[in-house]
Amino acid sequence: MKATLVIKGISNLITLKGENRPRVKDDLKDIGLIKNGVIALQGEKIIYVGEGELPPTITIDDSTIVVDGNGKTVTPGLVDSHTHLVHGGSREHELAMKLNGIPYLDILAAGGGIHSTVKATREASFGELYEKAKKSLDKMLEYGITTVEAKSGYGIDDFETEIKQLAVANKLNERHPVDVVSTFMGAHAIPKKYKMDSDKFVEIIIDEMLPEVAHRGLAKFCDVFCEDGVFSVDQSRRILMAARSHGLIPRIHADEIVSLGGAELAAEINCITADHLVAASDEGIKLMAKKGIIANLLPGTSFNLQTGKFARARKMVEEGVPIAISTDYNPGSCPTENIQLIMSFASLIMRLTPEEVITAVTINGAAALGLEREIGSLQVGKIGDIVIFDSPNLEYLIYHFGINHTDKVIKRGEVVFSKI
Ligand code: IZC
Ligand code: ZN
Repeated sequence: MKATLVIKGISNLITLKGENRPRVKDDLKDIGLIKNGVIALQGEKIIYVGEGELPPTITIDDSTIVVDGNGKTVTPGLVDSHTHLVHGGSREHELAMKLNGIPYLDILAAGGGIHSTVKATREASFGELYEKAKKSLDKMLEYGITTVEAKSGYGIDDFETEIKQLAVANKLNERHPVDVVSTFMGAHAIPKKYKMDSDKFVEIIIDEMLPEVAHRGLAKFCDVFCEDGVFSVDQSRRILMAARSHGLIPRIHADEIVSLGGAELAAEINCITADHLVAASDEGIKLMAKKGIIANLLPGTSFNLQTGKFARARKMVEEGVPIAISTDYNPGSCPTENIQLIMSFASLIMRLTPEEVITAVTINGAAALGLEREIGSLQVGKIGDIVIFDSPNLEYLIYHFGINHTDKVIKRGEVVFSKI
């Protein structure tokens, strides 16, 4: 079999070898490390992963791209399974409020926060949104992200804007090397118009928006911001059950700020993930473990909100909850595309080991998007999404924080980023 791309002499090849399912407990640490590793691709697929030299069955010729992995750490392409990629404007004006101790939910209740991004997103053209999101996607790729989730949610009751955001995400998915998986999140804030009757807006989402999003095939997932002053547990349940009946997979912003019972709801209705979980209860964590609901942890947001509160990642791991880690890239509570920084936060602040962290952004991130059979580990038959880090080992990548360690990114067997 002829290889089209080979990376050889890899100092640390992290394969994440194992079953195509989210890893839990001690399996989170089992990263399938190969010293002096070699990996071969044919087209977009992985055809060999091993140690030392290629076997004689794998051949190379003048057209094969051969990359030297000496001194490098190689991992599966990183999966960012929670972002608000497509939006207009920015919210640096909230920084002063934040520094004055005004809480995120107070800014939102006063008509700022998400509402200010809704205004900017409504005013932006398709082309403007596309160019802005593309710029972010380019940056994400540089940090090693090869698959990203993108939510709508800045149109809310303006359905056309919701559709516009999803259409931008879908077009980026077609054109950009990074795969973009779309999530409909009309239930992101209560529109000012429905402040006194939020159930009316819930009805509109269920009766008008969800069927149309599903019919047009614009999204794979449906998400709800289940939070005090936003959508209640009961409203979230209604929206997510309706979403499932239309073939959209439910996921939820749960217990980010207030312990409302979002984790419990995620377990009750089998969401694929529950995200944030900073204030998740002991019972909620237990129920998630029992049902195998993935906890999508977003430490960059905790850092940015400056509340000093982070999700109880160690407890979740001990209880057997599968964990993923994502940037939550958004203009309000986590304006960064730098997933490597988020990985350092996950380790240094949430006390996850480097092994647990890399698992959370590869195979478990893939599972958080229902893509664990295609991506997330370096195994024969899987898609060749690979990052080469200019880092002598995994610990160094986490420890030397805040910078970009990426040397090369390979997407579907092609080198799509190379540090100059
Ligand atoms: O724009 O503030 N938490 N939604 C829920 C966000 C953060 C995004 C935003
Ligand atoms: Zn979010």
